[in-house]
Amino acid sequence: MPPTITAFANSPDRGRGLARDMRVRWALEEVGQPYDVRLLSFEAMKAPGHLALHPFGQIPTYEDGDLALFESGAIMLHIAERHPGLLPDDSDARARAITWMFAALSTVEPPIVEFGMARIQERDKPWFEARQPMLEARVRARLDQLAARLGDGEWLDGAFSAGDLMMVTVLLRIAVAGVLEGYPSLRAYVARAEARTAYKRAFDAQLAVFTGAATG
Ligand code: GTB
Repeated sequence: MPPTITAFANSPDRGRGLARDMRVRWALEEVGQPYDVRLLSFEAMKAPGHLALHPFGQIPTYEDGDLALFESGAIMLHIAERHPGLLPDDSDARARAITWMFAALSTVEPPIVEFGMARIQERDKPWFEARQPMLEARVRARLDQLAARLGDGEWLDGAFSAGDLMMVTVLLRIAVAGVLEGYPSLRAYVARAEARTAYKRAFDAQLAVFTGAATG
Protein backbone atom coordinates (compact mmCIF):
# COMPACT_ATOMS: atom_id res chain seq x y z
CA MET A 1 0.00 0.00 0.00
CA PRO A 2 1.44 3.41 -0.89
CA PRO A 3 1.45 6.13 1.78
CA THR A 4 -1.58 8.41 1.94
CA ILE A 5 -1.29 12.16 2.33
CA THR A 6 -4.03 14.70 2.92
CA ALA A 7 -4.66 17.85 0.90
CA PHE A 8 -7.31 20.54 0.50
CA ALA A 9 -10.37 19.49 -1.48
CA ASN A 10 -10.79 23.20 -2.31
CA SER A 11 -7.43 24.90 -1.98
CA PRO A 12 -7.72 28.67 -1.59
CA ASP A 13 -4.82 29.09 -4.05
CA ARG A 14 -6.88 27.48 -6.84
CA GLY A 15 -4.23 24.83 -7.43
CA ARG A 16 -1.18 27.09 -7.72
CA GLY A 17 0.93 24.81 -5.55
CA LEU A 18 1.11 27.07 -2.50
CA ALA A 19 -0.54 24.83 0.09
CA ARG A 20 1.83 22.69 2.11
CA ASP A 21 0.79 19.36 0.61
CA MET A 22 2.80 20.53 -2.43
CA ARG A 23 6.15 20.06 -0.66
CA VAL A 24 5.19 16.56 0.43
CA ARG A 25 3.94 15.63 -3.05
CA TRP A 26 7.15 17.02 -4.55
CA ALA A 27 9.36 15.09 -2.11
CA LEU A 28 7.50 11.86 -2.91
CA GLU A 29 7.90 12.53 -6.63
CA GLU A 30 11.63 13.24 -6.22
CA VAL A 31 12.20 9.84 -4.60
CA GLY A 32 9.82 8.01 -6.95
CA GLN A 33 7.41 6.92 -4.21
CA PRO A 34 3.79 6.56 -5.41
CA TYR A 35 1.21 7.95 -2.99
CA ASP A 36 -2.50 8.26 -2.48
CA VAL A 37 -4.24 11.51 -1.58
CA ARG A 38 -7.25 11.97 0.68
CA LEU A 39 -8.91 15.30 -0.03
CA LEU A 40 -10.48 17.13 2.90
CA SER A 41 -13.02 19.89 3.17
CA PHE A 42 -12.37 22.57 5.83
CA GLU A 43 -15.13 20.95 7.88
CA ALA A 44 -13.56 17.48 7.65
CA MET A 45 -10.20 18.92 8.75
CA LYS A 46 -11.75 19.92 12.09
CA ALA A 47 -13.70 16.68 12.59
CA PRO A 48 -12.56 14.10 15.18
CA GLY A 49 -11.33 11.63 12.57
CA HIS A 50 -8.78 14.08 11.17
CA LEU A 51 -7.97 15.64 14.55
CA ALA A 52 -6.83 12.20 15.68
CA LEU A 53 -4.20 12.39 12.93
CA HIS A 54 -3.44 16.10 13.16
CA PRO A 55 -3.94 17.85 16.51
CA PHE A 56 -4.26 21.24 14.82
CA GLY A 57 -6.77 20.12 12.20
CA GLN A 58 -4.61 20.96 9.19
CA ILE A 59 -3.13 19.45 6.06
CA PRO A 60 -0.83 17.80 5.17
CA THR A 61 -0.70 14.52 7.04
CA TYR A 62 1.09 11.34 6.05
CA GLU A 63 0.04 7.78 6.79
CA ASP A 64 2.10 4.72 5.99
CA GLY A 65 0.99 1.49 7.67
CA ASP A 66 0.87 2.15 11.41
CA LEU A 67 2.78 5.41 11.12
CA ALA A 68 0.85 8.68 11.03
CA LEU A 69 2.71 11.99 10.81
CA PHE A 70 1.78 15.66 10.63
CA GLU A 71 3.93 18.78 10.00
CA SER A 72 5.27 19.10 6.47
CA GLY A 73 8.87 19.39 7.70
CA ALA A 74 8.70 16.17 9.71
CA ILE A 75 6.99 14.39 6.83
CA MET A 76 9.61 15.53 4.36
CA LEU A 77 12.46 14.55 6.67
CA HIS A 78 10.89 11.12 7.09
CA ILE A 79 10.61 10.67 3.32
CA ALA A 80 14.14 11.96 2.72
CA GLU A 81 15.63 9.66 5.36
CA ARG A 82 13.92 6.55 4.03
CA HIS A 83 14.53 7.00 0.33
CA PRO A 84 17.65 7.96 -1.58
CA GLY A 85 17.57 11.18 -3.56
CA LEU A 86 16.89 14.05 -1.19
CA LEU A 87 19.77 13.92 1.30
CA PRO A 88 23.48 13.48 0.57
CA ASP A 89 25.24 10.29 1.71
CA ASP A 90 28.06 12.20 3.39
CA SER A 91 27.00 12.75 7.00
CA ASP A 92 28.20 16.36 7.24
CA ALA A 93 26.56 17.31 3.94
CA ARG A 94 23.41 15.54 5.14
CA ALA A 95 23.38 17.58 8.34
CA ARG A 96 23.80 20.78 6.32
CA ALA A 97 20.91 19.86 4.01
CA ILE A 98 18.70 19.28 7.06
CA THR A 99 19.88 22.62 8.43
CA TRP A 100 18.57 24.30 5.27
CA MET A 101 15.22 22.58 5.75
CA PHE A 102 15.00 24.06 9.24
CA ALA A 103 16.22 27.44 7.99
CA ALA A 104 13.46 27.48 5.41
CA LEU A 105 10.80 26.60 7.99
CA SER A 106 12.05 28.52 11.02
CA THR A 107 13.82 31.56 9.64
CA VAL A 108 12.57 32.33 6.14
CA GLU A 109 8.98 31.12 6.17
CA PRO A 110 7.67 33.01 9.27
CA PRO A 111 8.11 36.56 7.91
CA ILE A 112 6.78 35.43 4.53
CA VAL A 113 3.66 33.94 6.12
CA GLU A 114 3.17 37.03 8.29
CA PHE A 115 3.43 39.29 5.24
CA GLY A 116 1.04 37.13 3.21
CA MET A 117 -1.51 36.70 5.98
CA ALA A 118 -1.68 40.44 6.57
CA ARG A 119 -2.45 40.98 2.88
CA ILE A 120 -5.25 38.44 3.04
CA GLN A 121 -6.75 39.11 6.45
CA GLU A 122 -5.93 42.72 7.36
CA ARG A 123 -6.57 44.74 4.21
CA ASP A 124 -9.62 46.41 5.74
CA LYS A 125 -7.91 47.18 9.05
CA PRO A 126 -6.83 50.73 9.91
CA TRP A 127 -3.25 49.59 10.56
CA PHE A 128 -2.81 47.71 7.26
CA GLU A 129 -1.06 50.44 5.23
CA ALA A 130 1.22 51.41 8.09
CA ARG A 131 2.23 47.83 8.86
CA GLN A 132 2.94 46.60 5.32
CA PRO A 133 6.34 48.31 4.83
CA MET A 134 7.63 46.82 8.08
CA LEU A 135 6.42 43.32 7.15
CA GLU A 136 7.87 43.60 3.66
CA ALA A 137 11.19 44.86 5.04
CA ARG A 138 11.41 41.77 7.27
CA VAL A 139 10.88 39.55 4.25
CA ARG A 140 13.43 41.47 2.19
CA ALA A 141 16.02 41.22 4.94
CA ARG A 142 15.80 37.44 4.73
CA LEU A 143 15.79 37.45 0.93
CA ASP A 144 18.91 39.67 0.89
CA GLN A 145 20.68 37.26 3.21
CA LEU A 146 19.55 34.19 1.30
CA ALA A 147 20.61 35.69 -2.04
CA ALA A 148 24.01 36.57 -0.54
CA ARG A 149 24.52 32.98 0.58
CA LEU A 150 23.28 31.44 -2.67
CA GLY A 151 25.58 33.72 -4.67
CA ASP A 152 25.83 32.32 -8.17
CA GLY A 153 25.42 28.75 -6.95
CA GLU A 154 22.87 26.42 -8.45
CA TRP A 155 21.61 25.10 -5.11
CA LEU A 156 22.19 26.08 -1.48
CA ASP A 157 24.82 23.46 -0.65
CA GLY A 158 26.09 21.31 -3.49
CA ALA A 159 23.53 19.08 -5.18
CA PHE A 160 19.78 19.66 -5.00
CA SER A 161 18.49 18.44 -1.63
CA ALA A 162 15.50 18.45 0.70
CA GLY A 163 16.83 21.82 1.91
CA ASP A 164 16.36 23.33 -1.55
CA LEU A 165 12.97 21.71 -1.94
CA MET A 166 11.75 23.23 1.31
CA MET A 167 13.30 26.63 0.61
CA VAL A 168 11.76 26.84 -2.84
CA THR A 169 8.28 26.01 -1.58
CA VAL A 170 8.68 28.84 0.93
CA LEU A 171 9.91 31.29 -1.73
CA LEU A 172 7.06 30.38 -4.08
CA ARG A 173 4.66 31.86 -1.58
CA ILE A 174 6.32 35.26 -1.91
CA ALA A 175 6.94 34.95 -5.66
CA VAL A 176 3.22 35.23 -6.38
CA ALA A 177 3.17 38.59 -4.57
CA GLY A 178 5.96 39.84 -6.86
CA VAL A 179 8.43 40.28 -4.02
CA LEU A 180 11.10 38.19 -5.77
CA GLU A 181 11.35 40.89 -8.44
CA GLY A 182 14.73 42.47 -7.83
CA TYR A 183 16.23 39.14 -6.75
CA PRO A 184 17.32 37.62 -10.09
CA SER A 185 19.41 34.88 -8.50
CA LEU A 186 16.53 33.76 -6.28
CA ARG A 187 14.12 33.85 -9.20
CA ALA A 188 16.53 31.71 -11.23
CA TYR A 189 16.89 29.36 -8.24
CA VAL A 190 13.12 28.95 -8.03
CA ALA A 191 12.86 28.51 -11.80
CA ARG A 192 15.53 25.76 -11.74
CA ALA A 193 13.51 23.93 -9.12
CA GLU A 194 10.24 24.40 -10.99
CA ALA A 195 11.87 22.89 -14.09
CA ARG A 196 12.45 19.58 -12.29
CA THR A 197 10.28 16.75 -13.53
CA ALA A 198 9.30 15.82 -9.98
CA TYR A 199 8.14 19.39 -9.28
CA LYS A 200 6.02 19.41 -12.42
CA ARG A 201 4.42 16.08 -11.60
CA ALA A 202 3.55 17.27 -8.09
CA PHE A 203 2.26 20.61 -9.35
CA ASP A 204 0.10 18.98 -12.01
CA ALA A 205 -1.33 16.53 -9.47
CA GLN A 206 -2.42 19.26 -7.06
CA LEU A 207 -3.70 21.46 -9.90
CA ALA A 208 -5.78 18.52 -11.13
CA VAL A 209 -7.65 18.61 -7.82
CA PHE A 210 -8.74 22.16 -8.58
CA THR A 211 -9.58 21.56 -12.22
CA GLY A 212 -11.46 18.38 -11.35
CA ALA A 213 -9.09 16.17 -13.34
CA ALA A 214 -7.66 14.34 -10.31
CA THR A 215 -8.18 10.60 -10.35
CA GLY A 216 -7.14 9.71 -6.80
N1 GTB B 1 3.32 23.85 10.26
C1 GTB B 1 2.36 23.12 9.49
C2 GTB B 1 3.07 22.31 8.38
O1 GTB B 1 4.14 22.74 7.95
O2 GTB B 1 2.55 21.24 8.00
C3 GTB B 1 1.36 24.11 8.89
C4 GTB B 1 0.25 23.40 8.15
C5 GTB B 1 -0.70 24.40 7.54
O3 GTB B 1 -0.55 25.63 7.71
N2 GTB B 1 -1.70 23.89 6.84
C6 GTB B 1 -2.68 24.73 6.22
C7 GTB B 1 -4.06 24.34 6.71
O4 GTB B 1 -4.36 23.19 6.86
C8 GTB B 1 -2.62 24.55 4.70
S1 GTB B 1 -1.06 25.05 4.05
N3 GTB B 1 -4.91 25.34 6.92
C9 GTB B 1 -6.26 25.12 7.32
C10 GTB B 1 -6.47 25.44 8.76
O5 GTB B 1 -5.50 25.75 9.48
O6 GTB B 1 -7.64 25.39 9.17
C11 GTB B 1 -1.17 26.86 4.30
C12 GTB B 1 -1.63 27.52 3.06
C13 GTB B 1 -2.98 27.61 2.80
C14 GTB B 1 -3.41 28.25 1.65
C15 GTB B 1 -2.48 28.81 0.80
N4 GTB B 1 -2.93 29.50 -0.36
O7 GTB B 1 -4.09 29.43 -0.72
O8 GTB B 1 -2.10 30.18 -1.04
C16 GTB B 1 -1.14 28.73 1.08
C17 GTB B 1 -0.72 28.08 2.22
